[in-house]
Amino acid sequence: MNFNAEYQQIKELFEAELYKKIDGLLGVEPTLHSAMKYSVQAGGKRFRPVLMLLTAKALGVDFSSIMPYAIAIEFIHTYSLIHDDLPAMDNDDYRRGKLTNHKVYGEAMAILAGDALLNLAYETILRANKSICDINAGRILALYAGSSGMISGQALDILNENNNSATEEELKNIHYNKTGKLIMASVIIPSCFADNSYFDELKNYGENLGLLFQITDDLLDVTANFNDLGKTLNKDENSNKLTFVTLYGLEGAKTKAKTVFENAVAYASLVDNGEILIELANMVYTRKN
Ligand code: GRG
Repeated sequence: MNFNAEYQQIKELFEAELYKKIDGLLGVEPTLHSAMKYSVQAGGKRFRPVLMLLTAKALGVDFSSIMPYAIAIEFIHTYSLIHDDLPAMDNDDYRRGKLTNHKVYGEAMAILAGDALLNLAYETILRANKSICDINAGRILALYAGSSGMISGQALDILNENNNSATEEELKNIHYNKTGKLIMASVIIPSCFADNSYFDELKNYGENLGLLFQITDDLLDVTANFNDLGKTLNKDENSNKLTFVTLYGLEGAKTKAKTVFENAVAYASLVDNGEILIELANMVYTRKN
């Protein structure tokens, strides 16, 4: 099976479990439930859960141990997008090709839908709790998504708006946390369940893949079209955002993307059966949305 077909197959397997979980919730106020489902079912690449499941496959870890974490990370990612789109943050009208959550349900309900998805993420993994592996994996998820991870990245990003003298180190630190930490968690969590964990190799791979994901995101903001991207274009420039393109220019950002792509490939090559992780890095390097 070629890589694209395998990605699609795992995505479909994952989405069936994701929808089962979100549809099957009991006792949720109907408007809140509808707002939660609206964003979870709006599509998206499902990049983090597929990355997690493909890493599990490379490490010989059973999908049944990993699926609750794959669902949880997509809930966390979706909550972060709902909150990021709010007027107090990025103030976006479109996401995944559809109106943003607050445009449909109002700001208050969008905040609550995000809060509910965040809590649901931890409920999902705690119901499936069992072993010391689960405790380590849950702790990684909380640390990498939380105040010393993605949320600090978002705080730094907001504090650096209109900062025209930011350095490469500052920019990297923002995205190491904001975009990188969930991507790193996606490869580290399966390693918690593996006999040969490849922890350092996977952490370094995830760090470079996260940077690559962000640099390509910045490039797409200026080069893609709305139909491919599903969100407002030139948003970064219009809101005076610090990005890899504003710091290095278009060609400079492309060169940075090549370097971190090659780093990711080098680390994936150290993992037995890591070829699939190389293909995934290549998909991010060449992505159109
Ligand atoms: C609000 C706590 C809080 C955090 C928000 C992730 C994030 C932090 C904000 C999103 C802003 C953004 C556009 C970041 C660039 C990289 C990124 C995470 C893009 C969106 O992820 P994709 O491309 O989206 O995986 P889909 O829709 O495919 O799931």
